[in-house]
Amino acid sequence: MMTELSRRKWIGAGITAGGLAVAAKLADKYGLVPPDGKGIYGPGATLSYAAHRLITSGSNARELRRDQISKTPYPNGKPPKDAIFKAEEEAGFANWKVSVGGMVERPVSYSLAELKTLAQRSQITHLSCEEGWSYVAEWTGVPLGLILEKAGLQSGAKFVVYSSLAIRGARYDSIDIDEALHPQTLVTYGMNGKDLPVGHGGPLRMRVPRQLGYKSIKFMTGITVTDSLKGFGKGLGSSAADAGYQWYAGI
Ligand SMILES: Nc1nc2c(c(=O)[nH]1)N[C@H]1C(S)=C(S)[C@@H](COP(=O)(O)O)O[C@H]1N2
Ligand SMILES: [Mo]
Repeated sequence: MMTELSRRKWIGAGITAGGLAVAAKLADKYGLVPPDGKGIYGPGATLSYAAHRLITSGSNARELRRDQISKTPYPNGKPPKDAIFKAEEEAGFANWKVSVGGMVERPVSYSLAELKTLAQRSQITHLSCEEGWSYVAEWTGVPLGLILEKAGLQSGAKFVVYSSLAIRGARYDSIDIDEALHPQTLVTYGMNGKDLPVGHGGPLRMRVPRQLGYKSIKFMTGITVTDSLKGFGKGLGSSAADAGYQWYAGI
């Protein structure tokens, strides 16, 4: 949501609610056209994405107090029923791996144990679903930025795509490099001081607290750096966007 101040700055930049065409031109100039910026809802999607990136790029999601943690967090949907997932779960996720590839200098694959040796961060944030419900939890994991720094981003890298276990109906999503390097974007293996439960995407999920819940892909197995989202799904860089939601889900 735009604050009064940012709205005024935006207007100061010559853009009013009626100036979507101008906004689209400016966004184009700064390379801030989202992958779904071309369709009928494209000008609106472009305006919100470009406005956030130009005005509130460095801002943080609000971090809450421990006593604000939800007593009964809502697990949305059921864990995968597939045999592969069941086998992983029975093995205590000892074989779970997440690969880091695409436009990086040093492609790598991490087990959970290896991830847990990297510098960790914990933060208490809100997860809000586009369907209206939300909960607060403490999330623990490795900043995605640290993982990308270790892998070495190649020049021209623009997006980070991440996906869940490649089984039936696998979900994927993506964020721009700005969001990927944001310190609150976490490759998360812990929740409320325990291992991340499968109901909430365990053993590993992405947490993007500055965007809506659907960007926080559960059961994550792959991280791919790319300069174009064309080769993924319908080309919108997100299974949610493929289904009609906006690719950029900033809150
Ligand atoms: N793999 C996978 N990731 C997913 C989803 C899903 O169905 N499968 N649902 C998304 C949606 S729409 C939301 S709101 C959040 C819900 O997170 P929760 O289960 O911890 O509440 O996970 C997101 N990540
Ligand atoms: Mo959601």
